[in-house]
Amino acid sequence: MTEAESVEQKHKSSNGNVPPESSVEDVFDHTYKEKEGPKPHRSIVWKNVILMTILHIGALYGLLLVPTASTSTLLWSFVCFLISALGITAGAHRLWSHRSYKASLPLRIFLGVANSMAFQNDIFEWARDHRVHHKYSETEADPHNAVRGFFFAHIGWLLVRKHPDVIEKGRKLELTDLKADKVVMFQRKYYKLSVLLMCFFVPMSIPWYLWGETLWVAFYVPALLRYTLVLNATWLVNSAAHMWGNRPYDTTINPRENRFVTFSAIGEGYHNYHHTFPYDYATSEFGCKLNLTTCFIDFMCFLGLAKDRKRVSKEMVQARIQRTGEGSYRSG
Ligand code: ST9
Ligand code: ZN
Ligand code: ZN
Repeated sequence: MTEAESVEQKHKSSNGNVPPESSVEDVFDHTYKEKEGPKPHRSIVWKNVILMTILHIGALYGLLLVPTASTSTLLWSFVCFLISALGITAGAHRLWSHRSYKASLPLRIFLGVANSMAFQNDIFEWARDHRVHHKYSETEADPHNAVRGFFFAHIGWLLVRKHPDVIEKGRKLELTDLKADKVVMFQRKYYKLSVLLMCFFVPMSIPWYLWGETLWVAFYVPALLRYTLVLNATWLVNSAAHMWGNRPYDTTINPRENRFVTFSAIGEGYHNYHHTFPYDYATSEFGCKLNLTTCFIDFMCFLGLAKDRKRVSKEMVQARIQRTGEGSYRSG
């Protein structure tokens, strides 16, 4: 056993210094084997192709309207961007998919509402797909398998029927924690209504009602353009951060550290670290650096609305860098 492996082993076995291990099924499964034989026929969902095309054309038009929007409307669009982004990063991702910290009921309600503003499937579906993504990364059971190319990992996976292995493996996942969460189940039950309200009606009507913005601009900028930007910032984690960047923690996996994605996805681009230690609430070794989501969770803890943040010790990170990081390849 190398020195690095023995540090990790010590952490695993010592009662006094147990690493914060994952309580959900988000750790890579090395035993999965793709089925041999012909691949299933790719079946395009034309309704999604048409809706996504219209959405992106609408967003481009919204971009043209930006110079005509008032400063208050632009500020409001930014606020809506942040709220919906947090509904994904602090909510669907770090809380519900990975259970990397605990949140009180008021915070979970806020994150549930913010999540509907992001309109990226309900929390249950998002977290289920994301756990399958971690457990079967870069295989056919990964919903946005980046081996199938940038386009598929970015948006293409939402335009075709899922590979049967995604559904088969997803059905075997343990999801009782999500089913037991009343906020998750309530949001799932009223998802369509909550999206209409939070993703479109609220972002559009506040600027019109409070400072007299035209409904036209209010629809295209804080609603449509902001929604499309949050979608693409999220999708970049699946595409760009699975393709471009370095791998300081584990060179045996595809996800990478990508600065641009970290910036646009408010802290979610440290993706080599995140796939190596999925249970770390900060998704990064560097705490709040370029990581608004971590600041937000810390602030919620300060207010007493969150607790039990899971973190990986510095020694364990170092041991992993030595054992599987890029450096070990250079020095070896
Ligand atoms: C969107 C999601 O954009 C984005 C998620 C991105 C994740 C990124 C993660 C990165 C890390 C975090 C970083 C965050 C950064 C944020 C930065 C912010 C600034 N297991 O789905 P169906 C079942 S959504 C088990 O129809 P098809 C299912 O329950 C955008 N079961 O599959 C159902 O069962 P039943 C807006 C599963 O027919 C049956 O299978 N939304 C699983 O293949 C059929 O399900 C859209 O565009 C599973 N994993 O259709 C809609 N999956 O029949 C997109 C499915 O019993 N969705 N099942 O009820 C769809 O239209 C369809 O799902 C489809 C596939 C066409 C894609
Ligand atoms: Zn990933
Ligand atoms: Zn994750």
